[in-house]
Amino acid sequence: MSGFDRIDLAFPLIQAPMAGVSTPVLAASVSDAGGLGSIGVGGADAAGARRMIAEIRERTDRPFNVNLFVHPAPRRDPAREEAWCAWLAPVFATFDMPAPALLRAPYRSFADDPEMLDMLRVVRPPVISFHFGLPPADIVAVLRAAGAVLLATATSVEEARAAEEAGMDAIIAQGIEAGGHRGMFDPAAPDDALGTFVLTRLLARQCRCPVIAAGGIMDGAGIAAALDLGAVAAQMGTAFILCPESAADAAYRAALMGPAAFHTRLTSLISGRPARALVNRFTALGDGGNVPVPPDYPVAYDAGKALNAAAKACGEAGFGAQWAGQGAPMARSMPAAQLVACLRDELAA
Ligand code: FMN
Repeated sequence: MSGFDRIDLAFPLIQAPMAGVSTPVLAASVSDAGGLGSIGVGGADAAGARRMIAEIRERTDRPFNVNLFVHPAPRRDPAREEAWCAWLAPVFATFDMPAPALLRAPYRSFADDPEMLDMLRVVRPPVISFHFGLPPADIVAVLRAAGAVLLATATSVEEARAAEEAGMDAIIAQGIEAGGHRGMFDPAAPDDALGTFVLTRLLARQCRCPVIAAGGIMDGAGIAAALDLGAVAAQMGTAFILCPESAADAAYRAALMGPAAFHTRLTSLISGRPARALVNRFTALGDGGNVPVPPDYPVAYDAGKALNAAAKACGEAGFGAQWAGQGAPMARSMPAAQLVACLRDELAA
């Protein structure tokens, strides 16, 4: 039995962790319906993550997944940060706000968060997944000893091999179609931008451990295709954003249900790392050229969140981080349990 089989999924579906969008209620509903629900705690501290895990456990006895960001600590570069804020200043000015004078990193990498590790060791979530990189061997050993099934995102064969060597139980093959942040370990390295189809097949052929396909999978036909390519499950994010259990706000939902859904872009402007979002006023800032290099992730996100807050206070919703994958026009608005049931029926058809 592979480590992944220990999850004992009734249905080969993982609801993707989506920091700021997935919720304990969403995760519990998906797990209860036979998939694997996930929460993204990349933006939370240990106490916040602990509360979210407790809330899932109040709602379901089924396994669930807790997702962590393992990015390198940002290199602080005052000149670059100042130039970035100066570039954004005219946009802030349209909302009668000054650009931030100083930026901070809004959250820590899991690799630098001993409190989070301590909490996980005690609370023992059944599944833990990593995005943006892999924790060091001593941390992996602690989580293994706590009984967790471990998953990691890879966007290339090299990253998948590193994940396998680090002892992951399964690898999430994230294609370029995917919504949200690309999980690439080094955002400055050349990106082959492999699609889900090729990456899933490559990893299924070249890796020893099970592969989970992610990116652009929106219905039962997509799940069937992923399984045909050799995946053991599909991880779906954008498909769950319109569920009432998600934390997406009204403007995000409206954008995803409207014509914007047909146009997504990879952009580093919002957070400092490439991420796929619905085209909106924020992504359009990149269209004019002459864009300075944003500060390292997640420092740039501090400015991005401040700009969104300033715009929202003036009734402008077009600066939100409206992450979505290329399959966005196929997102459905229905309760998560109903969506899982639909996907099950479609896969069986
Ligand atoms: N992946 C993570 O590992 N952690 C996250 O916190 C995370 N946040 C996301 C937020 C949103 C709104 C979306 C759409 C995706 C996010 N992702 C995150 C990426 C997903 O894990 C997954 O790769 C992606 O949703 C698959 O593509 P799809 O959106 O086309 O289904």
